[in-house]
Amino acid sequence: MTAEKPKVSPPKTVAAGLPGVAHGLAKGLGGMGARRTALTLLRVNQADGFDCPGCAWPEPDKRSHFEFCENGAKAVAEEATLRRITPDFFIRYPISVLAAQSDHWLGRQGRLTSPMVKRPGTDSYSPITWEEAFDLTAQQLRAIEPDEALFYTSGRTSNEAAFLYQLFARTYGTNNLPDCSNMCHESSGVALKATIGVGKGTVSLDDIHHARLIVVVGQNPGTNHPRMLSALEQAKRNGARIMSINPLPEAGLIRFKNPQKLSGLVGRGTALSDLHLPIRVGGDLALFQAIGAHLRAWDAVDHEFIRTRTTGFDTLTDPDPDLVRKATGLDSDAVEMAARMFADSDATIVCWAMGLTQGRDAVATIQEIVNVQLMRGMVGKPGAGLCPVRGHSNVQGDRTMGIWHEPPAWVHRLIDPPEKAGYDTVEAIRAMRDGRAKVFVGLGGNFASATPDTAVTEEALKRCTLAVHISTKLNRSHVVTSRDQTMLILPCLGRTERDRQKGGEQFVTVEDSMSRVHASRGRLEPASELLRSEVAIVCGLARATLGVDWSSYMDDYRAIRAVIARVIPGFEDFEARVEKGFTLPQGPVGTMRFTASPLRPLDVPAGRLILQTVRSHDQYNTTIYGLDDRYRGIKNGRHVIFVNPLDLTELGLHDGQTVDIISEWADGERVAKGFRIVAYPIARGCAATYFPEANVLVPLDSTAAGSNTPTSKQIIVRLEP
Ligand SMILES: Nc1nc2c(c(=O)[nH]1)N[C@H]1C(S)=C(S)[C@@H](COP(=O)(O)OP(=O)(O)OC[C@H]3O[C@@H](n4cnc5c(=O)[nH]c(N)nc54)[C@H](O)[C@@H]3O)O[C@H]1N2
Ligand SMILES: Nc1nc2c(c(=O)[nH]1)N[C@H]1C(S)=C(S)[C@@H](COP(=O)(O)OP(=O)(O)OC[C@H]3O[C@@H](n4cnc5c(=O)[nH]c(N)nc54)[C@H](O)[C@@H]3O)O[C@H]1N2
Ligand SMILES: [Mo]
Repeated sequence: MTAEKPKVSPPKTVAAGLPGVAHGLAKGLGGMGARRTALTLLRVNQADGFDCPGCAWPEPDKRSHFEFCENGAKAVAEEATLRRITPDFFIRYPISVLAAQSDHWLGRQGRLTSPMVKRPGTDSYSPITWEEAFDLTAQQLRAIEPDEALFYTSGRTSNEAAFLYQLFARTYGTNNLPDCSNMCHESSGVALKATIGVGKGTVSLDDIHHARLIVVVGQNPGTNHPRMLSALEQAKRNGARIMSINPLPEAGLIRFKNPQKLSGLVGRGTALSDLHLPIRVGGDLALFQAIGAHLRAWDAVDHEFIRTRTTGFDTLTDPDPDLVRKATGLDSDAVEMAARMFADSDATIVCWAMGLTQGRDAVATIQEIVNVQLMRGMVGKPGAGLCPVRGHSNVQGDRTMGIWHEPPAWVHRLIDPPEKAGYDTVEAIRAMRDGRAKVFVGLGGNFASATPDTAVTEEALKRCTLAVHISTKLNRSHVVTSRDQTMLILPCLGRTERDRQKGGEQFVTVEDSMSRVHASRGRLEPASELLRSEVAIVCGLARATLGVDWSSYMDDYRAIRAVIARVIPGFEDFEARVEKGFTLPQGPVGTMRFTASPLRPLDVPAGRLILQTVRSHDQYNTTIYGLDDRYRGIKNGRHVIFVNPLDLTELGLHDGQTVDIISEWADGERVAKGFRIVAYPIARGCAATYFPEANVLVPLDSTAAGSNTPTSKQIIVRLEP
């Protein structure tokens, strides 16, 4: 890993344009070949094609032929690669050898093609038949108490597979359904449910296009939701103003060149942000409290809306200005200017992502945003609302389908679910660590790398008697193992591939970030004849474990959608409506609530920084496409840490130096070694480095109040040369 030699140049201010398109295509060509690249990319996000596995940003009604972006192209290329991992690969590489490779290397080996097993006492995977793999899993599941099993889901899983998977887990007898959402937008769900009655966003793409003010807080769309920039550009053309709140000056937020337009390929692009607030990490609660205080002082609040639609307005109090300055690092003029923009707009949307959800006060912070929006009457009207921008392309749909550690009310229409709430992700790690969970099943994802406290999590996973990974690509979770453990890799079809069952060619459905449900249809030949669909694998596990016959579901997914239509509210007439797509009922529901929260800025001891972990431009969560982070000026290295030059001087450190990062927590210290310091225009007192390399620094017990989401964006660290 220390073979990396990071090259550093100044960060970019413009996102996408010609370099973006070129990079995306080059990625495709690298692993897919020219014809396959062109044919595949033309199918992304088209009505008769497949849903881009990149992110959950919605598609516009009038689609361009290129309804994808640079990073969507990379996500597709990663799955549609022509490289294959065949059983002889595992003869060449024992697990202990694979475990020494980087995540980047593991991902580059290509698609998994055959079910594989690692038996107790061995150090390598060997082929196994599907039937044997199902029986082996069933045997182990039947040998334990249901609450000793964990059924993890990552948010790429289709509605159909997710629905059957939760039904399988609950019929078997447990609500242990941790998911990637626990580490992602859980805080948003909790905050919104408590205030507007629904744990999802309230806006549509059309609202974005017609807003007067769009606030992008704690989000880096230029890298993680590039198609959102086209929507922001359109809003801007319609007269909207844009405010960005972020400790980093992220490229796409400043200027944007639309790669879907000629002018965007060659011109200077559109300046997007009208106001950028370089906030300190964790300062958003204070900022929105201060904005709310200004709005009340100016009487710029919607009295009628507050009186008829909400409760709790009188419980709000003004924050102490000194605490606001300490928490935000912003001067009072900047805060007042931001409040002025809220006061001047009659249609405001606030968008946010991981910069808000992964901190100690994440839930309270999002509720503070709700407070400001409610004060101005900005929920439930056109061009206005709350917009948590989801990550994984179907993470919202999986929740709608019941992937959750508590049983949704509608499950009772099908079965008597176990009453006891199950484990979320952090609880699942504790349960494995303490010997309370013994079988781990992962429907997608990369549990070992995506979760906090890597050393603790890896030890926890190794204590299971059986780990089953339903995956498209090789990753860290497949090689974290102990000698006595049984491991299974069950290779599945990806989004891009044709899914042929007895009842003919199937499509699946997904729900985007704005609650639109639509079909996704793969067009490529499967990477191997042995692959099964996620639906077929879940049906196989259910038959072997429970003795149920779900072949009608497996043969024709319409049968699954018929059950969904019958039991899940909002899915009436599912089959008839899905061809064109439809929007599920959105919030708000009932009387909305203001929330008063205490302002307690993070306590950062002298000589320490608040470290946040972010995504580079060349990764998809734990999948590392390459070692560059073009917009931030980094080439060929991921072991870098961004620090403000003034902080470096104060700490007696300098750009280019190699340091160890030490995280300090009540239970002791955690170390990540060998990071190159990059002097960077990040807010004072803060630092940033990449996920998942830095997950080793996130203490398992450091979670957000109310949502139990690991605080991956707020780790107190010191740097040692
Ligand atoms: N290409 C690509 N696309 C992706 C992904 C990917 O890895 N690659 N991942 C997908 C997933 S699952 C998700 S959840 C999304 C994630 O999308 P993002 O949330 O954009 O992802 P992060 O890289 O975690 O960026 C967090 C942003 O919040 C800022 N931030 C950090 N702390 C604070 C804070 O305290 N306050 C404020 N105001 N800002 C802060 C950071 O500087 C950074 O710009 O993207 C999805 N799309
Ligand atoms: N420090 C830190 N940690 C974080 C975050 C952070 O910002 N900082 N972000 C958190 C967030 S927002 C999230 S969402 C989680 C992500 O957590 P996960 O969703 O668990 O992780 P991914 O890296 O998205 O999973 C990638 C793997 O999914 C498999 N895969 C890909 N496509 C498919 C498919 O179609 N079907 C199946 N069955 N498998 C597939 C491949 O084998 C691939 O290796 O990480 C969280 N962890
Ligand atoms: Mo996410």
